[in-house]
Parts: sequence; C-alpha cells; structure tokens
Amino acid sequence: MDEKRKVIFSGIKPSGALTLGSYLGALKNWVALSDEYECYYCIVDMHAITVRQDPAELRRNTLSQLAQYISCGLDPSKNVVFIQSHVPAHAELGWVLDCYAMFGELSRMTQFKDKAAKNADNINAGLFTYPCLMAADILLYQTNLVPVGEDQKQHVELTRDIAHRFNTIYGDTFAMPEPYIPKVGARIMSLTEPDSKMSKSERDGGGCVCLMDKPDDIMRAFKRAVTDSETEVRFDPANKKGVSNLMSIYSAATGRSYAEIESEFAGKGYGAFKLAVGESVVELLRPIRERAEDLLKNKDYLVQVYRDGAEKASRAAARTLRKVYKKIGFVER
Ligand code: ATP
Ligand code: LTN
Repeated sequence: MDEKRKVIFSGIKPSGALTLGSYLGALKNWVALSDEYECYYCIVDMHAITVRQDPAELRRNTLSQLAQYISCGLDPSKNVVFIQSHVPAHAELGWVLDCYAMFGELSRMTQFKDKAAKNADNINAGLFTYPCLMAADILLYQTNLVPVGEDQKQHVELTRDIAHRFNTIYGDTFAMPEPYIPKVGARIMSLTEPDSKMSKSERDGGGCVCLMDKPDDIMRAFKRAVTDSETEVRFDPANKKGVSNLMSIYSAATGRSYAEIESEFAGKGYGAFKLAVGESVVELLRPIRERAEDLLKNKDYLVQVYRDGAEKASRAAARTLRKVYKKIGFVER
C-alpha cells in the first residue's frame, strides 16, 4: 500500500495585489512542492478583514489571487485550492484554539505589534487573535509542512505550541507542522526602503513590485531602487541592504549564486545591474500575468475551481474538527 503523502498547507491574504515578495518567499515553493505532497492552498479572506478592506476590492482581489495561484503553476486538479470563508471549519476551530492560546503569547507576536502600530485606529480583537485562526488553518488538515516567508515563522512556531498544548491535554490530535522557508528570497525588502519588508500595504511608496504589474512599471521600480554610495555589486546585507536585496531577487529569478552575480557585474556599476535585475523580473512575471489575465476572462472556470476546492477541503477539515469537538466534550450532533 502507498504510504500516505505528507500534507502541506499555506495561505495568502487577498489584502491587495500579490507581490514579488510573496511569490519568491512563498508561492514559488508551493508550486515546487505540489507534486510531492498533498497540498491545500488557501486564499485567507477571513485573515484579510483584520485590517479594514473595501468590499468590492476584496472580492476582486480574491478572484484575481485565485487566477494568479493558477497562473503561477498551481494545478487545481492536483492541489486543493480554495477560499477560507467557504470552509466554516476554519472559524470553528479558530474559536476553539482561541481558548488554548495565551494572552501573553499573542502579545509577543511581531506582526500584531507592527499592524497595531500601523492601524492605531483599528486595533481590533481579530488582529490580536489572528494567529489562532492561522493555527486552525494549519492544524485542520494535519499539516506537516507550511511553506511561508520568514516573517511567518513566529506564527508557525506558535501553532506548534498550541498543538503541543492541546495534544498534551487530550492525547494525539494534531500533526506537528514545520515551517518551510526558502534559502533565497525568504525576506524580500522594499526597493525604496530596504529596511522594511516588501508588502502589499506599502504599494504607494513605489518599493513594491506586483505579479500583475506591466513591464514598464517593473522596469521603472527597479531603476528607482535604492542602492548605496559605492559602486560594487557585493552581497553584504548588513552594510549594503539595497544591493543585497536586488541580488537576492536576481538570484531567485535566475537561479544564479551570489558569487556568480558578483563576477557578472564586476566593474559594471549599479546602472547595468539594476537593468538586468528588472529585466529578469519582467521575464519571470510576464507569463504569470498573461495567463492570469486570460483566466480572469473565464469566471465560470474560476467559480468551478473554488467550489470544487471548498468541497474537498471541507471533507478533510470536518474529520479533524469532529475529533477535536469530541475530545473537548461537546455533545455529538
Ligand atoms: P500585507 O501587507 O497585507 O500584510 P503581505 O504583502 O505581507 O501582506 P502576506 O499575505 O502577509 O503578504 O504574505 C503572503 C506570504 O508571502 C507569506 O508566506 C509571507 O511570509 C510571504 N511574504 C510576504 N512578503 C514577503 C517578502 N517581502 N519576502 C518574502 N516573503 C514574503
Ligand atoms: N498569516 C499569514 C497568512 C496566513 C497563513 C495561514 C500562512 C493565514 N493562514 C496558514 C500559512 C498558513 C500572513 O500574514 N502572511
């Protein structure tokens, strides 16, 4: 008999346009791992509303994100691709896990502290308990591996702590998930402010490149990328943040090592380097954008994908939720 395949779960919020950071930090690995594992890839719309969203835009971003998942190479016939709010078990297990996570633990989460500082007028309870819903996402599917960027490592570690706590009280219930973080591209920084992470929410600063951006916009963003007052293309993240970030992007886009990149641009200066990085990203993203644009013309297909995904995910999630409810003493329906 075949050994049961290991399970992968990951998700991205439809809180804006997908960025090059999310692609290199997460999505690229989702695609690479999808042949080997049983994969659940989610659009986590319930997480997105922890920060205020415009309803029409949220709906548009969700569908567009689904198209981009597929255009990045996720085959919906091999992977379960679905929308979080379509599977109520996420909210149900999320509530249970709220009761097994500690106030102190949640208070230490870096993402909470960052988002609370940026949204001082809306520090809602959902923003605070966000990691419990993320733990529910992961634990519902008996997940072994969670491919994410580096910023999510702390949340996956908290998920492990919650799972361990629950398993200790009630006996083995949840598989213990591990984060899976890429060696290159785990933390892509803003092109204009290389001290902060490239993210959807800072689009206006010009430091962000999105998967659906047109070649001209991508080239403009790379031409304006912040470097330093030297001229040498050298990987030194402590002292040359901007250049090192561009090298990470170029390395992830072309597969070249840092040493190869350093010799490729020895004596050539930053102008040629920035153009080459921009062109490599244009070529990387071109087929993704074109395919997504085509898919977005076929709404019926996308509806069929997310309905089918929700059905499969619901089946798997129900098994874990039933087990949890029984263990904690809820009367069976
Ligand atoms: P927001 O700005 O709304 O918080 P975001 O741009 O940070 O969103 P997420 O939806 O939080 O994107 O992240 C999706 C996935 O991509 C996560 O696994 C995250 O770790 C990864 N990721 C996001 N930004 C980057 C980045 N700059 N570098 C590497 N990985 C990233
Ligand atoms: N918290 C993540 C998004 C997210 C996620 C998940 C990632 C929600 N649920 C489950 C991996 C697994 C973020 O802010 N990027």
